[in-house]
Amino acid sequence: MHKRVAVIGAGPSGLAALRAFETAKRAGADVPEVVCFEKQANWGGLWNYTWRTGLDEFGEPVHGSMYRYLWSNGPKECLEFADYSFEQHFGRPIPSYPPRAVLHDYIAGRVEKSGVRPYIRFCTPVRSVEWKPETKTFSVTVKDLVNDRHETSEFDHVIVANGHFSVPNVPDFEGIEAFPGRVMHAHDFRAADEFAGKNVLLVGASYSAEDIGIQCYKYGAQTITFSYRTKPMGFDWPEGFEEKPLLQKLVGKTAYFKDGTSREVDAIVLCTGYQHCFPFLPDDLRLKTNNRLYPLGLYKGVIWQDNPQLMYIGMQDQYYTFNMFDAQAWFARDVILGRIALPSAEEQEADIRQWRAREEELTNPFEAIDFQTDYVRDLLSATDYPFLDVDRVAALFKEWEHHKEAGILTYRDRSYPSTLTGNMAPVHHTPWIQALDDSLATFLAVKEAAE
Ligand code: FAD
Ligand code: NA7
Repeated sequence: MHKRVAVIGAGPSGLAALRAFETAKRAGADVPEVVCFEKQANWGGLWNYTWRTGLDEFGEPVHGSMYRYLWSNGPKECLEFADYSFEQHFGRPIPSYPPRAVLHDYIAGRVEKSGVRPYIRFCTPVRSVEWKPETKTFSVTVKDLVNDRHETSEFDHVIVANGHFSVPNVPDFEGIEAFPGRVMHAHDFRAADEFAGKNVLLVGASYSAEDIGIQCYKYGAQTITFSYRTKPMGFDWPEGFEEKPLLQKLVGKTAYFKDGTSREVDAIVLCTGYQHCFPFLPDDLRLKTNNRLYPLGLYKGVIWQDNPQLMYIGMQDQYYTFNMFDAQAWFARDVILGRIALPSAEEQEADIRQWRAREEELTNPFEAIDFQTDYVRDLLSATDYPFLDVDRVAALFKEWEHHKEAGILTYRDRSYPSTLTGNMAPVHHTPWIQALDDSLATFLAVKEAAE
């Protein structure tokens, strides 16, 4: 096969694409040449921690939004790759909520074993993708950062997998410019230690606010105040936490909220979400969406409706992550290999509208979990991706929601069975709130050694 495929990004989504093609190749299929362009020096996407904020050593925007002491915010059993279990990687069952370094090791282990690293051009951001109607190919221009030069080459397909939790959404608030303390977006948050002893205000009411808030508390912040726009998170917060309606203005260190109350704060973290950002794509190829379960414009959430040679992986809001990216990657691969025939434009549109209409009716997280479960199930039914028991994964997600409600500081102490092996995860040697060392070695140590 003389086709060429460009994959943009070597995070979990881009790596899923590489793994999908390699699996087909090893099974004897004739696969296209795949080139993955990654702007960072290593793979793993957000899971590849960087201390940097702002611009990197090449003057490129820093991709990383993860921070030190980040532990998985959902059970690992919900994201387990169906073709590579945690037990296969670590040689034994491990606890359900691993810290970042452990998950990075797991992601990297699978692709290391499949030998796809040579397909990746590191330190090579994609600068532009241009459709050539006369040849029905894309001209992809990249910058080789190390050698400081641009290169352009032709591809039959482009798979966009650059993530959407990297470019911050940063609203303005009256008086914030004169606030006499630290102000940052969650994208630039790196370590909770700096907030020890401080009164911290977090604007936002989703995963980042929740997790950065409890991180700061864990590492010694004095008080945590959340400010919500639509509705509070509503957990049974311990003493020292408070949820307030939307921040209206700041006067000196005093934050004023929509209900007329106010509070003195020392630092502000804007946990106000991220923007889907594709500066390398022209308007007619560019996905424009907010963070939602079913963005428009993508057939099966993957294939660009107006040009099926362009595909996107991982652009949805995420309950499912790694195994959903796999399901999408296998689908994209099989469209490229001609194993899946796309229906007519009208049928694609009707399919998208049906999913979108259902998404718009969702009223709570449990329905949202069922929605994404059915979406993943639909994709899986189209390919030979190994069996994934999505009903069991959905049941685990629902248990996780209940466990968070039962204890926002203790849910990470819970254990769940692997849907692949059936083995129950062991309880971690140290309760999460006391586990200040998040290194891989300490996490994997057995109890006596850890003590
Ligand atoms: P990313 O991981 O963002 O990877 C995209 C890659 O594309 C990066 O390597 C980037 O450098 C590269 N790239 C970007 N632009 C270009 C370009 N122009 N050219 C070339 N390369 C480019 N998920 C979970 O399952 N569990 C969690 O606990 C969890 N915690 C999270 C915590 C935080 C703070 C955030 C922000 C996200 C978290 N997530 C979590 C969700 C996360 O989105 C996924 O786990 C996963 O990293 C998404 O993979 P991705 O490949 O789509 O995107
Ligand atoms: P999310 O989940 O997209 O949430 C963004 C939050 O920011 C959400 O609560 C929004 O409120 C809030 N927001 C957005 N704009 C504003 C303004 N202008 N004012 C106040 N509040 C605002 O992003 P997260 O960063 O929490 O999570 C992203 C990923 O990181 C996730 O997958 C995790 O695993 C980690 P709304 O509810 O819309 O009113």
